[in-house]
Amino acid sequence: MSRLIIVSNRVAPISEGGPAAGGLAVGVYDALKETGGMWFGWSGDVLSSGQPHIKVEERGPVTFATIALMRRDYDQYYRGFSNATLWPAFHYRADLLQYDRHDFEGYCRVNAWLAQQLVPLLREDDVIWVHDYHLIPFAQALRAAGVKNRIGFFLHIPFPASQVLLAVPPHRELVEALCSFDLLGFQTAPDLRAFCDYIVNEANGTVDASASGPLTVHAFGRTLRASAYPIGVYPDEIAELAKAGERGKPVRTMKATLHSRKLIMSVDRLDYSKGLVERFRAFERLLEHAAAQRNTVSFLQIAPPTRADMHAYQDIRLQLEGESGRINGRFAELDWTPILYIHKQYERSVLAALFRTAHVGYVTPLRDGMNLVAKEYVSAQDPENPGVLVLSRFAGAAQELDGALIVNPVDIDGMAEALARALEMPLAERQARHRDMMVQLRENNVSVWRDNFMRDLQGVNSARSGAKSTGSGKARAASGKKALRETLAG
Ligand code: ADQ
Repeated sequence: MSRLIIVSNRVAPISEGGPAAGGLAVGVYDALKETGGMWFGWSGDVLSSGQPHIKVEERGPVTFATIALMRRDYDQYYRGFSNATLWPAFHYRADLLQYDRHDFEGYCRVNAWLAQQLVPLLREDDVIWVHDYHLIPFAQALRAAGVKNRIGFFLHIPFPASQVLLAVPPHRELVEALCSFDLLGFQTAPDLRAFCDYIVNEANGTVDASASGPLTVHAFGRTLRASAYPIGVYPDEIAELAKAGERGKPVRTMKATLHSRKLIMSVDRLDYSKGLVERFRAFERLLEHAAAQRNTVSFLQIAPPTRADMHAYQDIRLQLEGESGRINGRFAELDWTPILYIHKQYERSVLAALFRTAHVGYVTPLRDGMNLVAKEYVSAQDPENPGVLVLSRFAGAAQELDGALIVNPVDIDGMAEALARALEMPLAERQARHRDMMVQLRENNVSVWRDNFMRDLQGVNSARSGAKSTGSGKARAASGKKALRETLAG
């Protein structure tokens, strides 16, 4: 069996079950343990002087190879182009997008440098799976170094509509770089369609849906495959964790604080894409319009700060602290604080147990590739007495979880109505919705996600076969438009 090489910006510090072990880390680490292989990426350390060196650690069949970044590389590659340009643009926040040509150069330079660090560690039949927007040029850099292995890429965040992507000045270079991979994976069909739309209408490429399996894309002189692979969770393991934690201290403390009030709960990284301000305001609207709800419901928002050295993240934090203070000041009583806003990371088991306690899972990002919290919340429920998921239509998870109450996260009144409906929903309806969603979550758990991607990556013709596109550009564009129309219709 080929070795699997995982490349991601950060290599998860694997303490299985610990706070960092989300769906991606667990799913990927499982795959590595099965096939044997290596996880390569940034260690999270930033050096002001000296020279970074690869640190290699073996844990059973898995090798962890990590390396620090120099301060300038961190600023340009990570804070700059990845998180001040790509992250806002790919989350449809062109208003927050900042672009600096030097940062883009730094982004490409760091990708090339990381690729050079990896090359000596590679074997001929390794299969390489690269993750996320920090590493779009990674395959191009490996190809330039002569690597001919199969290389796949999975994008964890949305792929934006062409008109939004065009706002990123080097959009063409980015999509051309993506076309150096052999297989591209997106979270949802709309993301895949957005990518195909760019290929056909902006890059004069073609998309062929005639073969079974992933679409075949011809662009920039290369042929590659692309498909949607929605990431999942392990629903039954989460359910067990949640059940086991039911009588634990965190849940007992929470219940004592609630005094038999109902609980609405959200968990997010503190990020402007997560729609937190709108969410707080919709909870306020619920209290405003449904006076009977006051003092009968509390809202717990857990949101540990991330990327705290960036202005946009400092701004959202200040804004939310202002909103929660204002809303609590307006409605709180001596024995009731409407919003509990907590900045801490929690163990997965604690989160799962708290999810089970919550009557409503309130997951309303403005844009989200998937949103695993939505899937974790559903998984953690007691099937006999489940809570209700209120979910943004702009989370990738909304493509699958149609047992949720689907909301538009900018429609404050609509979200307040959905909250009221969720709090009042009869038991039989809650059970039926939960049952349907659990079927979906089990069918598409994180092993299915990983196995489908790996099967398709093993199946592609790698760069070894020197796959090139054929036919005239014009003819290809015409047939590509037709195939794309069919894909869109499907
Ligand atoms: P994120 O933007 O980080 O991930 P999400 O999918 O919700 O968003 O994953 C967050 C993970 O971190 C979840 O497993 C959650 O339980 C955990 N987590 C969040 N807050 C926590 C806290 N306070 N304590 C402990 N754990 C916490 C990106 C994309 C998503 C995509 C994932 C996976 O932005 O759209 O779903 O990758 O592909």
